[in-house]
Amino acid sequence: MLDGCVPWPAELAERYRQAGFWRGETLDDLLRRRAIERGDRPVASDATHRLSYAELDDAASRVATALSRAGIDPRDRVVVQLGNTVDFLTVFFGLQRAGAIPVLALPMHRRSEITHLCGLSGATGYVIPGHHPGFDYRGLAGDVRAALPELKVLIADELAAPSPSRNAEFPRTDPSDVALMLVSGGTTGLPKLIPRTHDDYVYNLRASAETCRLSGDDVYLAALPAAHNFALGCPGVLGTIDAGGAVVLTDIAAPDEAFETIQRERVSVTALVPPTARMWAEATAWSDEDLSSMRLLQVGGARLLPEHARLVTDAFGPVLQQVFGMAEGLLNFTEPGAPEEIVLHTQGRPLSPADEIRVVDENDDDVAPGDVGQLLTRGPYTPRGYYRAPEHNAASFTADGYYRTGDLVRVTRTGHLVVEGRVKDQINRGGDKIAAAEVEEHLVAHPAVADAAVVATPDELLGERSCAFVIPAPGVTPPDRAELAAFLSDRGVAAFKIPDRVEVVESFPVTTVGKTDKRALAERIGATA
Ligand code: J2J
Repeated sequence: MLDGCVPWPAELAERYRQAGFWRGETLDDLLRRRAIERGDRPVASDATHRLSYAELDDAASRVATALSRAGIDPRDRVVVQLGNTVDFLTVFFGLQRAGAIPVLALPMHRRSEITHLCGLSGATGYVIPGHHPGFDYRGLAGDVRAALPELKVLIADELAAPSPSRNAEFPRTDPSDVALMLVSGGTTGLPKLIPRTHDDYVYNLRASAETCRLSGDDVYLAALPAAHNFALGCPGVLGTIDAGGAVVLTDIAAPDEAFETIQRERVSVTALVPPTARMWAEATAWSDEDLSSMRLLQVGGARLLPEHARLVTDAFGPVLQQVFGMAEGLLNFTEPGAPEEIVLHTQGRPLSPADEIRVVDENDDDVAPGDVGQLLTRGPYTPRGYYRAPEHNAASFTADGYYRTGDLVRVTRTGHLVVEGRVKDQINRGGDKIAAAEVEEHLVAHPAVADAAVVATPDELLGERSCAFVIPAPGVTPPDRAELAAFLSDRGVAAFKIPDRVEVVESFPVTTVGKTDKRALAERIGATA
């Protein structure tokens, strides 16, 4: 495995191979094979483009050739920041063909996050869209290059443009090596990178596709960012391509637009976060589009309340699937057709028979069956460490390789997990994860802020929003929310991380061990941390 990664122990890797979880297949093999089998069948479309399997395969070769000409070598990390367009797939598979490693930034990341991701990954390239309505990615790339002058900025549609020269040939990548890096939701300072191997990710997407019973007849709508694990590989766009189906990509999850797409493209599967699922359910009341092609509506990323799950099944019929997943690996699904008490009230069951889960107390001792505790997990698609993060790994993984999810769960008698809360210092803003510490570090950089603590506040629509408690520096006018929002924005922080609310206080309550008591802070504004 690439330097800076923590491999699975050799005996275990062997066991995963022998059991058939790891198949020795790369993501490039997957596309090549399907392109031979499916040829002219449609694979991907967005508002302006449509590609067949053969065309995607050809575009991947063109992109790989262009990348190599631009000086991108095998195993180079390349930060990709593309929305849900066909270009996302051509660039993703082009990087695979060239043996380079996509680092999947989210479209809403800004200078702070992108500079960090490029630096942390040691990226040689950064791919942005040629033109994008509503945001100037070229301007952002210019700002990032000011900090990292060696970085090659690559324009997606230029990489994929037809070229008269012959496509280069590339050596095959080792399937046990890193195929891509996902961005972690994070709990500390800045986002971490999760290296996912070909073996692990092909298993992840294929097992997900099997659980969801995907076939070549399925049409998957990517309405969440394809750069996010859920829409990428659970089963997402990659699982759909592996199953021989078609993918429709859009950046607009608003129901009127999405419903029109569902009707036009006969969409059968999609994945949503709870606030969007609820919005869609409510919108069916006034929509007259034909949504009868939908057979599976996956909802995950944040807790779906049973009453909202009910809204979804009332609106769409028995198509709801709850998904409790994480970019770090472990995925849980409610089975299609499972009884209502499971679909409405649980977040699903682990995907793989080789997923190991433990539910533990503060001392890492197992709680009694059915009790709530922190979820620990390891398995064939849960990596053993973040990239280049030994210190963080020591805190986030147990000595025997379990990932500490930071989620509080209980396991039902049927083996389904129910998410009851979390112990990690994170805000889940409608599925968008905010590491409190990251925002706090930005806030204390403001000259009028002596200290800051960011907590979650309950929100009817998003589930949670963020509230920053700030202690002003002595003798200054305390900054208000507008001031701090402008300050964070100037520092290049993604908009979803900017606190929704700011409370100025004189001091923070402390716990018995002298740490800021975030629970007590949250209680002050009627929230529970
Ligand atoms: C409660 N909390 C949930 C759920 C995730 C599929 C689905 C989601 C993600 C994802 C993903 C939840 N109920 N149903 O990668 O493939 C919270 C937990 C978890 C964290 C992971 C996928 N589903 N969560 O959300 O890496 O706190 O992945 O640990 O963004 O989201 O966040 P992320």
